[in-house]
Amino acid sequence: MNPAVTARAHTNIALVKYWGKADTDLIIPQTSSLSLTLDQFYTDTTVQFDDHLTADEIRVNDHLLSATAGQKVHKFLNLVREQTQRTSFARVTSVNHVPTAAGLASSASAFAALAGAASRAAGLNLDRTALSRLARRGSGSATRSIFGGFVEWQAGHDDASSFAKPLEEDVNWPIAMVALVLDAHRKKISSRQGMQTSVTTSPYYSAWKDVVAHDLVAIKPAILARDFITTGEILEANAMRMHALTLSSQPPYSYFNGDTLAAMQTVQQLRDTGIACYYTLDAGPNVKVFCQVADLPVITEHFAQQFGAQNVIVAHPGPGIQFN
Ligand code: 2P0
Repeated sequence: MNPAVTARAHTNIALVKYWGKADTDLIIPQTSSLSLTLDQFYTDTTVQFDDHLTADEIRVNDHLLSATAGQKVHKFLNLVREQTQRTSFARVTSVNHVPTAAGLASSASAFAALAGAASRAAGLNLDRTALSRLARRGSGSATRSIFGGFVEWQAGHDDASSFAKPLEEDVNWPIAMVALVLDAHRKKISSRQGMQTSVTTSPYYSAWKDVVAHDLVAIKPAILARDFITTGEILEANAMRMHALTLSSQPPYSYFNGDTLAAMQTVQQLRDTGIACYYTLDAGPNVKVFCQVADLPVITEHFAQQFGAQNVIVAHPGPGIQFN
């Protein structure tokens, strides 16, 4: 009997964003990126290969996926089967621990956990660099979720050279990321589709590559020096410049809604009153606010009044992949 293996991986929020692929099949990005792994949002995935199965059996949050819905996972398992000359199908059980109203990215934690559980269940004992490369084949942001704390995904130029490595795994810095759940619905334009449209149609795409190169050079020493303001200024500007690619694509699109703009305004107002905090957001309307732990009571109170306490979730730096 093949063993069942369980892995837990946490999601991450990019401070310097990944937005565009150089190779859409291998998921090689156009640029490097840098993220913070978060403790509050994670996926637990168990994988077992079973010779008696006639197809992969994939359950997410207790729901059996159809062949179509499970296609990405099935394709990912094929990669693992290729690496091990294994032919049997697998039973996959995945639970996303993303607080109540979802709306927060789970592909990063999902494919990182799947990479860990599937590779070990197939008998591979990959180191974390190899796991990061494997997770990348499922979803770009999953490349970074193998590691905890501040993580850089080095773009590389092929399958062997494109993987993440930690800048600082155990983050001994009292910072937090406040996630505001402003809309829990699935986004209309997937990241995969959106970033490809930006690469091929935004006239600002080459400028974006320069922005990322500059921001990565600037943010790493700021993080290591615990320079909160410089770190915050870079991550906020980087997020807005990424979103400028959506507005400047053809056809143009945006992930913002009215509440997104209202939350950004609140962050600005808080700063005007002397509370340092900065916003970032991904391919959806939900704003995340980077702040210092000492300011959490004031900041969370403000947002709880504006959007409801149940829509304000405080996250801290989280760990890398774990096995049971
Ligand atoms: C990031 N995002 O760096 C960026 C910023 C969203 C905005 O990575 O096509 O789900 O699977 O590689 O990783 C979301 O895109 O896209 C993402 P694929 P992914 O976190």
